[in-house]
Amino acid sequence: MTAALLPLKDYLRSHGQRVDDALERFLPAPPACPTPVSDAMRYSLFAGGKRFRPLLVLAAAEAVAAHAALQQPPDHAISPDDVWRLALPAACAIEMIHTYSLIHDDLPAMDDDTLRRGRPTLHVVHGEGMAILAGDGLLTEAFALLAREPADGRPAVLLRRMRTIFEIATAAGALGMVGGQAIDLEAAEAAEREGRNPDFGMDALQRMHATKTGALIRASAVSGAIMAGGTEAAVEAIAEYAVHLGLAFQIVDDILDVEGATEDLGKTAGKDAAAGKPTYPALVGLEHSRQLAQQAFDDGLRALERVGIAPGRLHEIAGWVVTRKK
Ligand code: GRG
Repeated sequence: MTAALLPLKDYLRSHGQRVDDALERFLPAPPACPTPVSDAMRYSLFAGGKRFRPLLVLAAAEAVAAHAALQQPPDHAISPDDVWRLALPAACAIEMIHTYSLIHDDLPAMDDDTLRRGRPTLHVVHGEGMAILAGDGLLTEAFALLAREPADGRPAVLLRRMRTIFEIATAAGALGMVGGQAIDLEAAEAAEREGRNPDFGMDALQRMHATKTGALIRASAVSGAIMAGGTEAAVEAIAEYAVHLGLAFQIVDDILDVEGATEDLGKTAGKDAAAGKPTYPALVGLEHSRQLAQQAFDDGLRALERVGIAPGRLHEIAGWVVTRKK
């Protein structure tokens, strides 16, 4: 695939476009899908997200395929087209799940936000009921997609699909994102009742983020690695890389909440601080937060080095995560 030679910005644009095209194809549409829920799902899904998680799925799949190619005779190597065919459904499913989580997070019963991805939030435009249904629709459609695509009946591919479904379901559910969101919700309610929760130290903060945002980021990279047929050692190394990447992503998100501008972020800046939420800058200050993000970046790359996965795009993506402005 010539994409390996592209500058990162072009790689992100071309891969992002292919993800968008595939989402168009995979998303249920009228007349089979009722127009109101179809419109609501599309409003949020095509609102201009960064597509970070699907790009991570694809980059991890490419890195693992390149790693495997070094260890196998050339006629056994997986082709770039195969990497796409195998990993694209997981990339799209994860973006659907991520979008559902943002829709539900913005609801009045949770974060009660009115701006997301640079637009009024879904419930503001389509109403709360339809926003709940659009989130539910995206979440369940994601698993329907994972169960049917890639339509490849080979036992090895079926097994990879089952593993991928397990990884993504675990990351999205009560042991992952839902659990993390529950911790966050409790902390916000406690903060409102009695000021900032004094027991919310670094360990609790890390646990909340590892589940709330880290788990789906980890599952993104792991899904790509599994679907591309990575060895156990490669999948484990990719998982370790992604845990560090997820941490860096969250720390930077917290920093941007303090330093970023609402117009750049496409969501309300300064909300966490205003709500007295536990964040990295609140706990350790901005400078130390930046150091922790850099440390996570370095640790992530070391995990890849240990098993000889060429960092390539995964290195660039980690760099993008720690330097991003939105
Ligand atoms: C409702 C079960 C449930 C979970 C919600 C992800 C989440 C849990 C809440 C979002 C709150 C938040 C802003 C967390 C910080 C990290 C994060 C997920 C940022 C948004 O992800 P980006 O920056 O967004 O990848 P885009 O719009 O670019 O896709």
